[in-house]
Amino acid sequence: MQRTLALIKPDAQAAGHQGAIIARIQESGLRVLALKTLHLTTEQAQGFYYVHKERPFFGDLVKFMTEGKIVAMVLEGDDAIKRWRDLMGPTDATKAEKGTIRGDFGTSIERNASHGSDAEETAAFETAYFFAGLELA
Ligand code: FUP
Repeated sequence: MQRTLALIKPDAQAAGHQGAIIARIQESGLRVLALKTLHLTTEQAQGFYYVHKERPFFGDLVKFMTEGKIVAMVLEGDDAIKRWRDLMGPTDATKAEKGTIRGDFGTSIERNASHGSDAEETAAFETAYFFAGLELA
């Protein structure tokens, strides 16, 4: 059993795609262990993406992630990290196949509708960034 962090980003949230995205998660057999809607501050978004702080796209990414509400979820299941990333498709939504979340609901490499942890270590950091232990009991 593995846990991963899933985000519905401001573009998909504003466009009303949250229901469709959560349905895909549940139809895939992954369990939504916890879910909340929130609006990140600049500092909170910078902290979440700190590994990218030296990258040229960092400022634009933080601006995008704070432009509106997001949905944060902890997903649970066998091989949950890879299964959620497969459902999302590749980072660049313009290269993501139709049928993937980024392919269907994203529009660019930045505005790509969703986020998923990429490894067990990042999943542990990212789930704890958004959810307290008590919310996952
Ligand atoms: P991913 O793991 O698929 O979310 O992708 P990365 O960790 O490589 O990138 C994190 C986020 O930075 C992406 F979701 C979108 C953004 N990004 C850009 O805006 N431009 C880039 O060139 C690369 C990533």
